[in-house]
Amino acid sequence: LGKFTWDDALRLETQLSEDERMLRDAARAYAQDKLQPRVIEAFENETTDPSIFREMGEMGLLGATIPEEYGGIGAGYVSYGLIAREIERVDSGYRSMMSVQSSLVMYPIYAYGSEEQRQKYLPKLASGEWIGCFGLTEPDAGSDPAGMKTRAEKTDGGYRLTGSKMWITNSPIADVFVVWAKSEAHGGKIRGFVLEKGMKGLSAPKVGQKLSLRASITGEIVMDGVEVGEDALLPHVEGLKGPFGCLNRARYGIAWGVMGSAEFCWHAARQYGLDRKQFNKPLAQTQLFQKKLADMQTEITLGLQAALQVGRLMDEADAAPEMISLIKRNNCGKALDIARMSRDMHGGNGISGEFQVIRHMVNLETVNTYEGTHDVHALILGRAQTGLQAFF
Ligand code: TGC
Ligand code: FAD
Repeated sequence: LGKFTWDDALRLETQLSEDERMLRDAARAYAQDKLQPRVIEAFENETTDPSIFREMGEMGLLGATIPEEYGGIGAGYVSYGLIAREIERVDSGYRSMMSVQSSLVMYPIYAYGSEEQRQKYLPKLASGEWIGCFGLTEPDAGSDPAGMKTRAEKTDGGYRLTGSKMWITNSPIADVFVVWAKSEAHGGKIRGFVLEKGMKGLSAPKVGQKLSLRASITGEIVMDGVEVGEDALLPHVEGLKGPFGCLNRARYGIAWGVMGSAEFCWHAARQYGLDRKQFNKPLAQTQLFQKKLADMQTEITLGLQAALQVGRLMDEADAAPEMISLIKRNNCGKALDIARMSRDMHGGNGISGEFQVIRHMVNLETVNTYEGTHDVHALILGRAQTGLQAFF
């Protein structure tokens, strides 16, 4: 009979290659040694430490799937997912910083950019010397990005961008801004532009009062007639498939990442139940407690297995966007349920920052919403199985 390992029930470990395990171990060591010791204070004080980008860059954790000639490490998508899981085991905000830089800034410059844009931006983004952000969402266009108002007007030798983006991860500390705008010179189609800090008319005020994802800074991008040259346009993509091509990768990484966050909450609940006695026995010796642990174990095991399958298909360039919607939606929803359950199982201690599960819980509220809300991904899956779109 086979051996059962409680925290790796279906043996994910044996399904990984040696290289994947090594990169995962390096990411785990970095996350536990360097990120974990500062996260409680960073979350409490709402501070984002830009040196984290430099540290991640040194470890090869930024743009890991980008080829070496542009500063990446040419890793596969399963490796990228494993990195996201280890970082989010510490905090969803830190994973956000990593995944925006990797999937939403480096990927579009790599996939849609000119050779000059690749050479100029990718190595500095990979090392963390430059920080990037991705502007799609606007105050009046969230789930429906086709409703964006940001416009690019043609000028002599370039474009003038006007509009504002809202809820943008990293924007107040960003050096490089990938923004999406309707371009009049391209028949009103959505095009991507790469802007740089310090351009006249460009500002990125911080969004305050955030009670979730407090270790990751969020801001607006205000473009008040920002003039750029022709070389700021991403030449190789047009339409919403540009931003969605990036979102496919980021959403996939989130499906792995939130499982890391859920694993933290599950392991914490298990240990708490073993350590704490009520009614003269450990909480973990009660049926209700064990049932909750079994539910957590089941959902995390299945969620990881599903993410691995999609990762393998991505590495073969054979994953469909609907598969990514399925795992982003399911894994975020399940991780949020698990974090709430773990919070409850910690009793009063569950609301304390020291025990950390409530931090994961409030972070996961954001992760369940960004990159397509839980319900928007349900509508994508509903459309795929009925052929009927129910968005409007
Ligand atoms: P629809 O008609 O479905 O599609 C328009 C065009 O886009 C193409 N497309 C895709 N291409 C590649 N991958 C995908 N996943 C794609 N989905 C759609 C599609 O083929 C079509 O192309 P074409 O050539 O025919 O024009 O568009 P719609 O307007 O009906 O869209 C509906 C909907 C709801 C599915 C979509 O708009 C949506 O997904 N909304 C959610 C918005 C979203 O995810 N925003 C994320 C903002 S970024 C962010 O949150 C970063 S947080 C990061 C962090 O901090 O970690
Ligand atoms: P809305 O679209 O207004 O949705 C509100 C509610 O209505 C949701 O429950 C939604 O599911 C529901 N709903 C919407 N449409 C329908 C429908 N047709 N049928 C049924 N229900 C519907 N964006 C970026 O571009 N870049 C970033 O870096 C970025 N980072 C973020 C960081 C944080 C901390 C947060 C909170 C958000 C970030 N976002 C970013 C924005 C994020 O992607 C949006 O918040 C998200 O897409 C939802 O849009 P919205 O907030 O406008 O909500």
